[in-house]
Amino acid sequence: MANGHKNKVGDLGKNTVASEGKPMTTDQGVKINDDANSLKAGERGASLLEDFILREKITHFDHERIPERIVHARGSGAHGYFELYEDMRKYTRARIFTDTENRTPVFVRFSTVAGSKGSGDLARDIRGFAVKFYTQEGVFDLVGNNTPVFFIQDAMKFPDIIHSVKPEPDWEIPQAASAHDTFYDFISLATESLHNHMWAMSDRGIPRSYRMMEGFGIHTFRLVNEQGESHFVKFHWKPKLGVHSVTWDEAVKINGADPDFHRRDLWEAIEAGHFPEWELGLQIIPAEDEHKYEFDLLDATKFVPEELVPVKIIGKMTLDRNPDNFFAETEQVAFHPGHIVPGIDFTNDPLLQGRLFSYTDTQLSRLGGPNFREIPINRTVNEVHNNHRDAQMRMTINQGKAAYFPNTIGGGCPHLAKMAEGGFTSFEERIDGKKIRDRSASFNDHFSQPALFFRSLTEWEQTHLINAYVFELGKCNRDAIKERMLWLLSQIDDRLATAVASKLGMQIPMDIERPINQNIGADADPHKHEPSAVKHYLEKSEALSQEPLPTTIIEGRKIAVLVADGFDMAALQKMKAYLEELKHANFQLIAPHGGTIRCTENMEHRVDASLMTTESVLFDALYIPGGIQSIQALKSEGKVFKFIHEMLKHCKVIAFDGEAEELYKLSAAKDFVHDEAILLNGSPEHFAGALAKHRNWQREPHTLHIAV
Ligand code: HDD
Repeated sequence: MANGHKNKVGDLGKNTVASEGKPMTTDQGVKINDDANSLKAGERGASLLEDFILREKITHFDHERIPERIVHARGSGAHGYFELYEDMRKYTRARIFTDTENRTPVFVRFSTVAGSKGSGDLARDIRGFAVKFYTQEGVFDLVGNNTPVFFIQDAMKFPDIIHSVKPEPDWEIPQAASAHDTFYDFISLATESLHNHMWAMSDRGIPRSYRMMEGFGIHTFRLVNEQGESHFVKFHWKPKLGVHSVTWDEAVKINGADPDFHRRDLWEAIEAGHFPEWELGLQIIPAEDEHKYEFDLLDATKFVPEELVPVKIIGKMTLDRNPDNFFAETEQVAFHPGHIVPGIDFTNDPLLQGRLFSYTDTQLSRLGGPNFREIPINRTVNEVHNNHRDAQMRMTINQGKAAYFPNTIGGGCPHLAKMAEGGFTSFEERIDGKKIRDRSASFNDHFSQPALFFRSLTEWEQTHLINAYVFELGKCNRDAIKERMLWLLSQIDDRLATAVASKLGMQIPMDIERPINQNIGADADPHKHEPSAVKHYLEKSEALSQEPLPTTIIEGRKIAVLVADGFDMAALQKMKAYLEELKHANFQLIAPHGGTIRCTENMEHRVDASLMTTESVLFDALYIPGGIQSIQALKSEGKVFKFIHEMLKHCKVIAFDGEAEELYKLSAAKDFVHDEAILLNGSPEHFAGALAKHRNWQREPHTLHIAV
């Protein structure tokens, strides 16, 4: 397989600098012999203006920050590559989808949407999933999210929804949360947003890991082949590790215990060689089927159920290298849905059309001008030749006199490329219509797909979603807004609305009036969007639930091992031999004190974290080996029971071995006799099987009485 992905590594190498063994210099290359004292007039004298070393150091520091992204400010990135399984030339001429011999380098950035750069990873939010492919034909960016739909149908409303969800402008509260009046005021008036909002309220809004999220291109794009024929396409990323989430109780606690939880998880997995993988799937829709469905393919608030158009898996992405420098790579990377290559094209989705403007525009203020394309992480691996010149921070030194086209002075170069030579040609779509400022009636149904989504969830997922609404609406202050939301939920699913209303202690109103005396536009009238005419074209769509598919992969899962001096080494070794060495899960020794602890074999073992410095929510499972002395010591630690009870409540795997049975009996674990994720002297294989299922959600309704 051609190692195309080494191209980008080599390209970045032109700019990477390692300072090991090198003398310190100024930016001008002058060696420095004192970096701690400014130049002064006398020992206690004032600093001198001539001190170019001081001035340079402080000036550079003063300007280190750039504006954070207006959305998706908090993120984490990684390098990797994409491999194609199957030649797709029937549909597209893009080489990335026709050349199975080539590995295409990628850079991926995952993010939350609403919070600032320094906010916590476990905010209840949509996650960004942006992939930059450095193809031989130019950069192709797939700038998606972890949900298959978006909040709004037209880019015109993007600033409104973002202003409504961001911290309220007077007191800049709340950070990275949607639990406030301005957001619910907006979405209850812009009912198109209810669908994506429901995904955000589901477990998808609090993923266990970036490695365990799906990604979606959301919009319908086009694939165009050599013959100029077009098919519609939706892009899907399917994680090999399955789709998993944490509970809300965990999310809140993780944000306190380790706000970098997702960032750390991705970084550590890659460092340990547990490279996350996603398969790329396409839903391909023939051009003649454009009007076949009950929804409009151009409406980004709708997905195409996999039952109607199956997802064809065509390749795999692997992330195998952490960035060298967060700022240079993850912060300066600039994605753009308008970065496409020949063989891929846009549709008239009005959300996509608006995005095509926004992304370059925002980089002009974020990265300081139009030359951001020359920043190493953004530059393409093929050659760039055009007549763009100058502007801030120009790196390229263009030779010659002719910076215009056509020309003879430059020999007519750079010259044009015909389509057959790889030149980009837009798909020749026939357009025939009036210029109007309106939305198509085919975008009007705002209620059928949220209802389908809710119906497709398992009971435990529905419970989580209901609780999410109770939490978020419970934090709103204005009753009129909450009532509007309750009425809208009742148009989606009665059971959902009734459950939320009862926990809020409110009634669902019979109907809601369009706010009168205010000219807020016909689109804000929910009645326009046919709530009572919910279409039922599918009872359930299986792919919408995250109920884990059977998998045996537990790579990178974190297992807390509670031990004190005198723990049973043989028992731990047996578990580790299977789970860590064979299955690549990760064990961490947690003890009442830091430093080292002794086992039954009288050996010293390094403690990974003391009970004081860690929390159960940072782990996927708990293992307590026996050892009389160890169990006696653990029995007197209140935090040990907090660990066990939280693990119980969060439906995780817990295994007690040998004398640890005493802790089982002293804890609420003893009440869960038939629970298959609670093991007494269980086998490592049983442990791994339960861990691969992620959680035993059947346990959850029986844990309500456990207070932690
Ligand atoms: Fe956007 C960033 C995803 C609609 C305007 N968007 C941004 C990022 C992701 C998305 C993942 C972060 C990229 C990175 O990691 O740097 N955005 C989406 C998706 C959308 C969407 C999936 C709908 C399907 N976005 C959207 C609209 C607009 C924008 C309608 C404006 C009209 N988005 C931006 C932006 C950002 C951005 C302001 C902020 C930082 C950046 O672009 O580089 O231009």
